[in-house]
Amino acid sequence: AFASAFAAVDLGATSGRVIVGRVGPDNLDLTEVHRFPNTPVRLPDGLRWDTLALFQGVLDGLREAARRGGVASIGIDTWAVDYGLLDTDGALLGHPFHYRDDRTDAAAASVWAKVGPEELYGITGLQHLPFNTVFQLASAEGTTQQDAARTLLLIPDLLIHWLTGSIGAEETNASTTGLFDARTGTWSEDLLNRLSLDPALFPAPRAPGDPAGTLLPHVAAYTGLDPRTPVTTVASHDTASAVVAVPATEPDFAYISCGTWSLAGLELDAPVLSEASRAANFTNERGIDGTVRYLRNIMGMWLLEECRRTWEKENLPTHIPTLLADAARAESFASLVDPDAPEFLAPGDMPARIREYCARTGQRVPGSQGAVVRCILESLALAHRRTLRQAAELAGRDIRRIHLVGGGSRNDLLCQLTADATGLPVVAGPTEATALGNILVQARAAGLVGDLVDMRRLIASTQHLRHYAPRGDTIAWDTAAVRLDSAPRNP
Ligand code: LFR
Repeated sequence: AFASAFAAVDLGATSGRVIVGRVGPDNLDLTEVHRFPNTPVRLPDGLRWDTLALFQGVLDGLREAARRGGVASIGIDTWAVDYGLLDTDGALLGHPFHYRDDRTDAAAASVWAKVGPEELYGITGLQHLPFNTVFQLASAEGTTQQDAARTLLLIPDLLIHWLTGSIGAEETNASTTGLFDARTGTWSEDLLNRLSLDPALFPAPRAPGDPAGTLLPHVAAYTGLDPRTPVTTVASHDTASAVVAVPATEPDFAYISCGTWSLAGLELDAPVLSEASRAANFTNERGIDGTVRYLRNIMGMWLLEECRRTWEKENLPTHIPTLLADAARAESFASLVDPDAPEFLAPGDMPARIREYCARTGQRVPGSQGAVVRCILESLALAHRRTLRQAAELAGRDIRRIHLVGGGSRNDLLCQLTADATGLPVVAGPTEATALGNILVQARAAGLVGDLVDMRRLIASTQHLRHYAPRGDTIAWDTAAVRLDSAPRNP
């Protein structure tokens, strides 16, 4: 195996990839060796992840990595909050739920009856999202499967368990459960007890960089990798890996990790647990090396992806460059939606939901595809602006530059509109931030790179970045921001 080649397994909401990264003192190259679909399956009792298909995709990708010369180690990242439950024999109980399943809608009230939202935030620092693990567990309280569960593994930890047999709870991802103490970086025993959750369900935390075992014999045999190949714990929450790869070389930056979600915020060295921060629904999720990801979830490219799924069924064009060109020509500020409105969370007909929103709020109803896409992108740019301004204020920090990373950074119009809306320069890229962060943490564990500053310097000097200056129509954006903020939140 190449001593400087690392495999990043990166699972997103719609596809999974195995990427091999080669790391040198002045170079950092990625090769996608395998891509496979991630297709959630609706069962009678809800929307599930097909974890067997995902694991098979991981195995096939690792086999391809072996065929191309092998790797020094493997790291896994995925979306957050979702989990599998293991029984006493270590077997998976049922099929993990998808966070977009709506069974948790009423669960928050039952949790808050035991621990109020203020206290919950004071301990975990986590933003309220209806699908946080704590609410998923509450909605399944008393079910046969939950009663039989002996171990809870978040999705990356479940896949690591299937590769190596090891058990652990990676801490950046554990910080998204709503059961992890933001100050101590361990499970909150106090919360677990008060919510009647068995502390034994929750494995010992492990940190990015920690070893997570070596391949089980049948995994080595199938993939052709050396059985001694280590799996290294990375920042297994995809957003935490993406933040590692933000190519910031100066302080006072904000980031937007833009994919299915837009995660917009700041990197801090201590959590902000104030009541104002809770009221604004900012999260304090863990980054590597004790950093805090102080951010808020914005609905993100999901709005566009879900429109494209609907249009595909209706045999309308879905080619992104065409849609963006139409959007660029569409009238500005004709209609705006609040991307954070809960009605946009579930899968389904997104163009219809956007039109209903506009009709209900007395705006022009976007007719053409270009008008819908324009509405989405301007609304996202405004949500980026609102979120970053609030983050800066609540954390008492200045922002001089925005780094927009992830797949959304390919979207030229969104990058430009974000610069215009915020009045700040936007540096776009790398698009593969998550995989790069995954690989760099492995490279660091192998002694090939230094601290976060070194990693970011390597990203900045090797990856393709684009620069957007704000175009300066501040009055129009200020007016639009007022319009968005005065729109009623709930349907
Ligand atoms: C992004 C992400 C977000 C998390 C959401 C659900 O992929 O990980 O950070 O809030 O998915 O898990």
